[in-house]
Amino acid sequence: MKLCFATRNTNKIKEIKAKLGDAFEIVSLEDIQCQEELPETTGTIEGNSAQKAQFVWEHYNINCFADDSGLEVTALAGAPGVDSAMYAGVHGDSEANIQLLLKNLQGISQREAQFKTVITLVLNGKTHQFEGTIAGSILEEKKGSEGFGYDPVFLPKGYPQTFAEMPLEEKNKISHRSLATEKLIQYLQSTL
Ligand code: ITT
Repeated sequence: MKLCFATRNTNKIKEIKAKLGDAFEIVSLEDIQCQEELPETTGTIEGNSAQKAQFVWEHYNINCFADDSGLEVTALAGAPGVDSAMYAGVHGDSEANIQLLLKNLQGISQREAQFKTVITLVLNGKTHQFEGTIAGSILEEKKGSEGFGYDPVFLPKGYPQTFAEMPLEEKNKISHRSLATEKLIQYLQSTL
């Protein structure tokens, strides 16, 4: 079965190809000659994930899935959430995003947070969603240099190291993204 993963992130494509095996041919946005920016205007992680997958299905008529992720901090009413990538204003400026997060949490002792990934699959026009979350807390300063985004300040619950102190293989065993991806893979394999 041919399936488009609605992303331009080549690492994400490689990872899913390795996990899915030969029964599925995974193609990227580039492969289907989709040059336009996918819409992400719903204001929620679930909504944006669905919006991207549905856009590709409607405009390119190919079965596809899309993901969207973010960090939700309880004391900040779920922020940065859907705005995680550009919390401080510039898309992907992790250092600025972390500094703003720490500033907004200054003096606040309730530090609970979760990472969330929602994958939306549109298969023959039907929409399915798969969610992965990991609970943890936000430290008062950065620790570790692995990973990306908010990893240096995210301490997963029950673990002694931040996501940025863990080797990538260890993070990948418990991460929100891996959990959602596992659910997607299980579902896809059940359709064979
Ligand atoms: P694409 O290239 O696929 O668009 P992205 O980084 O823009 O990746 P994601 O939806 O995967 O989009 O994640 C949104 C933001 O949430 C990301 O930029 C980070 O700031 C944060 N985030 C998500 N997963 C994370 C993780 O595992 N560790 C740290 N930060 C994460």
